Amino acid sequence: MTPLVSIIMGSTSDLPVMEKAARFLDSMHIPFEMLALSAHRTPREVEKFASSAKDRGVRVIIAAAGMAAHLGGVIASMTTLPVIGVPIRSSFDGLDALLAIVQMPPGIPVATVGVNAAENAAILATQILALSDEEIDRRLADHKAGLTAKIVKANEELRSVSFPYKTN
Ligand code: RP5
Repeated sequence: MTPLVSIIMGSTSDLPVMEKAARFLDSMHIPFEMLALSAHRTPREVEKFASSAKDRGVRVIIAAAGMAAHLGGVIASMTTLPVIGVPIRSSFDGLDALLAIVQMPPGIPVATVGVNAAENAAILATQILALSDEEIDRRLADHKAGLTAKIVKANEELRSVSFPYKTN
């Protein structure tokens, strides 16, 4: 299978968070690859990856990193593929990584999700792929319907919670 999504992480210590992205892509039947690459520790490998990803068939890149998180931005500087950044909570509650990823200079955007929000990154990647793939779009629609059903059920459960002044 040719991977359509690359999940890149700065370190395998990011894996427990990024597994959520992998699980979501699996559930959507989307082939993906997972690689550890670091803007600071393996800059040459990052360049090789970023400059060849599109030719290998990759369509969206998810880049996760913590601390001074330059991985997504550096990759985005070397490819026209959309890059989704996931700030990892490793210091300062992830605020350092969030700002490093989201505050890109004009011209090199990285679509940034919340701190540790690996599943949202995978959903966004899936939405990008769904623009040109009806089957993926149908699976996404099913997923969204499931989210709605969850809230409907939550409201049913809340109906049985009683307080003297609760009116519904
Ligand atoms: C970043 O530094 C990684 O993405 C990770 O979140 C953080 C710590 O990395 P390790 O020291 O655990 O390899 O590059």
